[in-house]
Amino acid sequence: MNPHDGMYIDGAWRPAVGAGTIEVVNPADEQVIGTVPAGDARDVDAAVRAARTALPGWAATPPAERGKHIAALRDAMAARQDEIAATVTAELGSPKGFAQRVHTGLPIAVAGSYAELAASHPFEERIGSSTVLHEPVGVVAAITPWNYPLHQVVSKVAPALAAGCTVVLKPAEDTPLTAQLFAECVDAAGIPAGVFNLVTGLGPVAGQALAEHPGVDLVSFTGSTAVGKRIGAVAGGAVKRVALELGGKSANVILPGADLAEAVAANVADVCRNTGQSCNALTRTLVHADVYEEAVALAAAALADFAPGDPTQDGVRVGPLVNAKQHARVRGYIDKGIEEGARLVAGGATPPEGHDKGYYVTPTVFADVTPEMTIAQEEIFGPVLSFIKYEDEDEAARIANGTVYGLAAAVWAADKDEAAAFARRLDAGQVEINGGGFNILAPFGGYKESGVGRELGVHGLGEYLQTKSLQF
Ligand code: TXE
Repeated sequence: MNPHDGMYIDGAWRPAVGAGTIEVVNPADEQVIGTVPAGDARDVDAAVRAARTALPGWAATPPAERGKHIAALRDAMAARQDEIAATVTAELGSPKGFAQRVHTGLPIAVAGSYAELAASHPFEERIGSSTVLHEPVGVVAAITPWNYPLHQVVSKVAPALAAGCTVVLKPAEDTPLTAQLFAECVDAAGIPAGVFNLVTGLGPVAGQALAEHPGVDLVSFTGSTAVGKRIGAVAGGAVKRVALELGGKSANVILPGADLAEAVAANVADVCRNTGQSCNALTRTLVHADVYEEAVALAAAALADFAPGDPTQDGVRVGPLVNAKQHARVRGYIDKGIEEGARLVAGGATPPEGHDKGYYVTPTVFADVTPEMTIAQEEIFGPVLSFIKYEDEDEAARIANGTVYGLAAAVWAADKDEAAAFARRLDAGQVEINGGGFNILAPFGGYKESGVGRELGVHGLGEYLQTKSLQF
């Protein structure tokens, strides 16, 4: 399962200068499934140089032509979708249906959207007597996490290429094999040498060298808030552009009059999605005191459909967590919830039966959670749902907004207008109204410590552009 033991730099796979390797582990059985090179600052430097050299040619390529290359990249990914999905299952532990539908289906669609946007976007506009040009920012450092191994990559690389930027990607240590397959697709799509480069390696070594490299014009990072703050400080100090997509503690607010059964069922499915490893997971459920116990009971019952299992088997909806560190972290938060006085309604920190090997955790529901508890404030990144009671809408809004994060939220009400009116009171970058789905053209990103900038659609494209006005 190891396509390459080198880096994809300047249109070819070449041996790493850095001597170390990273083992890739299947979280379902803890077996090593491959190794990739751990690049260091010298590998990063070679990749940035290749991206700089390729920049003038790619920036001057007509946008419609760039769009054709991105369409070819989409087609290359689509042709190998099954293989990529199997790789995501092997290195992340994603259930195979989800790997097909979301982990690969979504980024293929996102690449398609940027193929079209590149061709249709007005890169030049008139404002009064001026012509305003929207030009590529330059060389982009893309540093991505493991939770959506292909989607996080495509959400940065596709808009960057559409804008006319060149890219160096440093993917997460846990999921580099998917990134290697992506690089193969770039190659198969005939995208010119140096426009996209891949350096695998450790965050504090290769990631940091990339974020600090003077040849990089923009750092686009998705990951933890702690590392994001550090990258923001480095980029700010060097007056580089930065885009940060960080953690979340998103609230699901169920207003009186909403369809309780539908709202709770959707919430349980959401928090189990990707085994709870989604930055926009709705991990805090806010319910009116009058229907609180009913909602908690509905959630506990709904969990029966989300027993963890082998992600390669049909019908399994929850796989293992990605690695031992996340496993210890999620179980630690469950213990913390109990210690701080929350009521454990379902699940718990003991591994599910029949899973002595693998980083499995049982989806868990807590009731009697108060807004200041650790499990109501910090991102757990596992399938753990906390029910919080409110007495009136002002209190619900205060609790929903009462964390350092502001990535996403959901509101359920008797009708969409009422839910949308409440959504305007929330500090969150995107709010689902009565179960509204994911729109790949709508901006995605956070308020407050959830980040800076937006991904997807035309707003995502804008992150990779800078403006020049010609005054006549
Ligand atoms: O993230 P890291 P981790 C959150 C989630 C999770 C926690 C820790 O709460 O439990 O973060 O996950 C690279 N300079 N999210 O440890 O370390 C690293 O190699 C430059 C939320 O996996 O932030 C990887 O490529 N780069 C989230 C990427 O940063 C560095 C997704 C993310 O790793 C670096 C993932 C450094 N000094 C975790 N240190 C989301 N927003 O979706 C690490 N990296």
